[in-house]
Amino acid sequence: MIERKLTKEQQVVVEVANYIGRNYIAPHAIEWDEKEVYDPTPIKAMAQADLFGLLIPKEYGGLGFGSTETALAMETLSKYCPGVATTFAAGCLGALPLLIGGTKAQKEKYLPLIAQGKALCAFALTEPQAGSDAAAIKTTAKKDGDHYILNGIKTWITNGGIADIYVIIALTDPKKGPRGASAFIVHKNDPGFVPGRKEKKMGLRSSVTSELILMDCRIPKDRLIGREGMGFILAVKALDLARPGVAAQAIGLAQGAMEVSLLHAKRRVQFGQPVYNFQAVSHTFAEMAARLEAARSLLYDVTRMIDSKAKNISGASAMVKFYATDMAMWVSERAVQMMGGLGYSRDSLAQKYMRDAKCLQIYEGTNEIQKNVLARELAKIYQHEEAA
Ligand code: COS
Repeated sequence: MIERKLTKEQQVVVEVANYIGRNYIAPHAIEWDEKEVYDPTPIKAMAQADLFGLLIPKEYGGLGFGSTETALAMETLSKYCPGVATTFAAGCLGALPLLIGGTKAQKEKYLPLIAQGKALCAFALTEPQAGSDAAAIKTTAKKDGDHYILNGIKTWITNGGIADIYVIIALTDPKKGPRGASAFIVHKNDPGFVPGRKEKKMGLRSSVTSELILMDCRIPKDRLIGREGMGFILAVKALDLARPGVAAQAIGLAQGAMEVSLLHAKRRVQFGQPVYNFQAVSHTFAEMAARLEAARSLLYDVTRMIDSKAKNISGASAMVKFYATDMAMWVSERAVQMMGGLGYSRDSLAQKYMRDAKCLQIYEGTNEIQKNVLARELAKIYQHEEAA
């Protein structure tokens, strides 16, 4: 509705994601959700279409695009199924610590595989006692000659058990708290590494979320990303870059929810006319469209800021994450209401969007944490203004 100019390449990204969505996702979205199954078919299609290469620099076999193109792909895929898009998004998040802090040798080894979709990634920070309080992690990594030995449990890990490469945040110096955390690459077949219990989720049910168990998991020392002590910073920097992707998912989700319920409202006849003719209904759609486009404009301002290498993106990234995901929760709940009983039926996409939206307000940092991050940035800015 709001016209936004896309480059030729960006148009291709959207067309490809729409093609995959229409042909590989839409026909199965309800079934995968109902049966709670992960089907790799659309992920393979994304790999073939080079979508996993969007963020990877050309020198490592990727397309060398940025945050904007990645968000366009996530937004478009999410319209068809936010769960499938989550598998893709978590794969991108898992690649970020390597992109930000990996050594040349690590980048040469892993990034081409990631770009070709031959190695799906996962990012493992959360633990049973460390969710919002990410600095409270307990997983340890002890140096042992040319190896590190990892011990601990990670929870709520998207792509847990289906990913090939895991970025694990663990304490190399537990006394130092977050400054003693380091990031490691663990392969799915490493000894002492096993996926644990699969979470039974309310939404995003076509994506896998599981525990990861590390029991004396021995890995070569060159799997340390960057230096010891950099793990927490790498994790928060990766999250800063990834959170606009959650906003993109929210926007695609809200677009899908609005479309499905609006088409219904125009078809559904009550009291002798389409229910869309009643202002209580049509005004709801006007409100949905306005909130959706406002969030979309904010998102692509933030991704442009990231692509132009802005120094501090934490506040902007947190802002768009909570704004867009709260919008998606509101839009998808209204979409169910606009469809009445048909929206509430598990045969309808509307209720699925609503259940999926709830998770977006929680994962990659709850919206309450996002407000902490933004409020902290605001306090810094206004302290500076006062001083001036
Ligand atoms: N970029 C760079 N550095 C950052 C940073 C960022 N975005 N956020 C924090 N840091 C630095 C701080 O500057 C501080 O460094 P020093 O020790 O040198 O002072 C260090 O990291 C610790 O930061 P802080 O004291 O703010 O840590 P908190 O324990 O308060 O945690 C965060 C703050 C933002 C990490 C936490 O609130 C958070 O994001 N929680 C959610 C975690 C999450 O998203 N989990 C989902 C996992 S993936 S699904």
